[in-house]
Amino acid sequence: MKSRVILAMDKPLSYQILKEMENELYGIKIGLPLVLDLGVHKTRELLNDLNVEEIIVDFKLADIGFIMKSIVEKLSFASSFIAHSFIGVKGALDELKKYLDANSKNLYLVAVMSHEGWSTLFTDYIKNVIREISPKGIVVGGTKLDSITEYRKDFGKMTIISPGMGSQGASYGDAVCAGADYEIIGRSIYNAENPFAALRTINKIIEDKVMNCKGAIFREK
Ligand code: O7E
Repeated sequence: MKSRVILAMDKPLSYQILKEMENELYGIKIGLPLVLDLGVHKTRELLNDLNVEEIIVDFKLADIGFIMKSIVEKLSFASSFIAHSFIGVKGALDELKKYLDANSKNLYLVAVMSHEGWSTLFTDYIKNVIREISPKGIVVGGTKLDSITEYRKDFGKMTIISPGMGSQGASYGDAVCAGADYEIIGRSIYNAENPFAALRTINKIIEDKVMNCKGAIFREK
């Protein structure tokens, strides 16, 4: 496995830097701030020939099926899309999932967010939606290690991606040790003086920690 890091690109990085980083990344997640800065055309140009496993669009889609499909259609250069699960199945996520499947694209659903105010009141409902839709993966905040372990137990081999590492206080490697597959990291990389060096250091910290995850649910892929 070349890396367990997904770069959260919420700010433009140069093509040269991205090219330098491509072999040290699992994927790149592009956020609204980036696309609002560059526009769709330039974003596509910047990412088009990068050798990473997934380009994930993170607009946290939360609308009726028709609108979500129209958004996805305009971003066909990406391999994967993130939607909120709270919007429910019929007329929304069922239509989006069908469309993504038909176009060989992946869906990730938000399960647990990383910020303090995220409520667990709807956990059962969210888990039911995830079961019904059966996405490629789910997002569980890396700041909530018990939730990662809980969702790993409940959802077996479903991919878990975890934001909140570094800038939001979670320690690199802890999410993977708790059961996540990949850690989503933004500011600690793109705001670093040398983003490539920062990424390499983070990769090393994660790999070292994973080697010593005693009793963790972590599974080798
Ligand atoms: O804190 P940073 O700079 O490392 O960036 C974190 C990224 O993860 C940023 O793009 C933000 O939108 C995203 N994120 C969270 O921080 N918390 C969440 O609960 C969920 C996400 C997220 O990526 O959701 C979809 C995967």
